[in-house]
Amino acid sequence: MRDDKSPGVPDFVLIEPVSEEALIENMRVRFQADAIYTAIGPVVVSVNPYRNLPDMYTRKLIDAYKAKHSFEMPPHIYAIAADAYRDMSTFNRDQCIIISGESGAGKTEASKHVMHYIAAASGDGAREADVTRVKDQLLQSNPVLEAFGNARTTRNDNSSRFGKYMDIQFNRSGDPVGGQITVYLLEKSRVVRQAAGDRNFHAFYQVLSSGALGAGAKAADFHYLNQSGVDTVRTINDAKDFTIVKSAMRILGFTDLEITSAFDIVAAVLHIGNINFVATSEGHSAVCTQAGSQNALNNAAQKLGVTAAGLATALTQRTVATRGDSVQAHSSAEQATHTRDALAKGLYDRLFSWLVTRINNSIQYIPQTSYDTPSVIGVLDIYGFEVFELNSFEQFCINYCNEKLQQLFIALTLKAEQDEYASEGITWEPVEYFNNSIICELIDAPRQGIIALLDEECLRPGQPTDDTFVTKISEAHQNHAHFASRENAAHRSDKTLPHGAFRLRHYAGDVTYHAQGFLDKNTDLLQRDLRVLGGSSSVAVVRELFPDAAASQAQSGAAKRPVTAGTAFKTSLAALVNNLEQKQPNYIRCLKPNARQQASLWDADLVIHQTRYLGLLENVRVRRAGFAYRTHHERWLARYKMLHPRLWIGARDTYSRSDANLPAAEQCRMLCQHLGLGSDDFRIGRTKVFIRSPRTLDLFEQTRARALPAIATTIQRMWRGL
Ligand code: AD9
Ligand code: MG
Repeated sequence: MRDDKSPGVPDFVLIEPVSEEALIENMRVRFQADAIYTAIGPVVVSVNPYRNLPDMYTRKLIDAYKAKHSFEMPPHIYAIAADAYRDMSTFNRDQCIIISGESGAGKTEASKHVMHYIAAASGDGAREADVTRVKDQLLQSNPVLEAFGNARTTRNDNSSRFGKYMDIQFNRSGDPVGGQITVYLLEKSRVVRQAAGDRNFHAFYQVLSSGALGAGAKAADFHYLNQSGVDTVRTINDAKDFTIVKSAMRILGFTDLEITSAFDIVAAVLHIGNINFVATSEGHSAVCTQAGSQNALNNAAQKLGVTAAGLATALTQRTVATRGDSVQAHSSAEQATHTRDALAKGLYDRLFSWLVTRINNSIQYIPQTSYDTPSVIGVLDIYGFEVFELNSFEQFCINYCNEKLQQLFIALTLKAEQDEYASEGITWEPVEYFNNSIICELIDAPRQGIIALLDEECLRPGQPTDDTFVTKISEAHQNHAHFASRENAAHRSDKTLPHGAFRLRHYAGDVTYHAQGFLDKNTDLLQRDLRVLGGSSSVAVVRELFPDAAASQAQSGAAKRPVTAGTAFKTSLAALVNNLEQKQPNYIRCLKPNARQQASLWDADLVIHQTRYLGLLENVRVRRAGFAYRTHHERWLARYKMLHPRLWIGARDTYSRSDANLPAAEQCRMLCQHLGLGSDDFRIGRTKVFIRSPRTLDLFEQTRARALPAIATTIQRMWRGL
């Protein structure tokens, strides 16, 4: 039995009878007693407590989970991490830990607990300073990436605005030797615009708190910080975090110059936002002559290591290539403002990628020989499903990402499990579940998917606009059950749907997307003049952000079209899913108890909603009807045959050649019955043995361990011919 005194039942599989109410009631009772984790077999369900539970994450607990099997211990993230680590070290099988749940549900916190467990529980026998350094660096990557990639939203004070997958690499002895981080689509539009109640990325406020923007500079002074009405957050201490981030960067091997340059770029972005433009008499534009704009221009140029004149020109003019020649075209004041914002977003996004590359250079393990390939545990922590008042291209991508992960969960748990029972000929009451592949296809199908149609519209000659894009997808998906827009006949009279928008029925709920900006964000080009300017900087880090400085715009012409943001995201997600599929999956499913980020507040409707779309009840049903352990007949016999006196040749008095010649399936059945298993505890499939509970497996193992000494003696005697 589990050593668990918490109320309710620790594993939903044990609930009697299984119903949605019982499941939710169990979760509530446990949540209110701070038992925030509950299992569904190997899956851990976590409910965000919204307050610190220090007793939950102690070294003592880590040691306890390390020493025992997860089914002997209360459900915990440590149990998942311990299982993954054990499976990796014992069977040399690469693992992944997939953390899902909506925005604010606790994914990022969970991923950090996983990393802490691994750092504390592994490599303690290793004396090398290297292992300690690697662990330290792996952990220190978190504050850096969070500073630059997280922001306060109305859903979460520390919301991840990028997706992150991190491989932790281990050598043969199970010591961590390195790591590799892959990030997915940073929500860079936030750099220049934030919805009411949101903030920009934390890094901006950290720089502000450091005084690097001038003594007495306030968020209110900067266009990129003063649009949302929020600059300080109760749960965040920007000045303190700034110190933590800088020290983390040092541990990660950043030089002082690199650290200064990185934060100078952050400061430059804020200055850039304060450059305003005026229209000149010819309809061109110039940087506004007011002190505010001029100072901003000079400050930005200085921080970026370029000349103020060069920056002003790159913002107000663009080089247009003509046949064999090039001319300067002048931008209107509106176009110049657009270019300014594109530069700010481009700079920040490139800085973020540079940081990730730089961190990877420090932590990545480079195998010396082909025998030296490390085993890995991958941890996936992405931005959760989210619905705001106004949802744009970024929410579209984030929610699509969540659809893909739900699809993977279905494929790996609900579907794979049932498919196997069918192919093994095991009698089985199928469990119905909603398969969201139809929504994934609506978004990513090769020609008719929304992303493909968006690309097509971006490249179409003529005058494509966000509205013509909506018309196009509305025509293509007229009758799709998960698509609606005022532009398609079925919903023409639906007043809840604005024009220029479309609504998707996601697995986790309906979301209306405003198409404004979709084309622009998808095309996502930084003008060549800006890239050339960056490439000419006197600051090394700035130059490193623009490896494409020399690449001509012509390359982005018809001959070689640059990949759009939508397609790049789709491709990177496909690669991620493919990577996860190769690994042994472990799941943490996070839920939030209320939408107010408050402790002890239980919003039953919100929990029911999440329980439904996460498919928890179906998960319990499949699991209950299912079997925790399975293996091929032959492997089963090879390990346990000696426990049956008629099947094992060493048992001379009772051994029966005719029994030992029975089909493998029959011998497996004899073995299970011999150890007293009831008819419901196991099934013999066409090629595999299925064992319902891990405890049964334990029984076999213990019986085997007890029998081994006697068996060894017998074998020795047999060898000696006695
Ligand atoms: V998003 O999709 O990145 O917007 P997450 O990552 O799911 O979201 P996060 O882990 O950031 O949510 O959790 C949100 C907040 O909930 C944290 O900042 C903590 O204040 C709080 N939280 C989450 N998990 C725990 C926990 N295990 N113990 C205490 C927690 N507080
Ligand atoms: Mg997060």
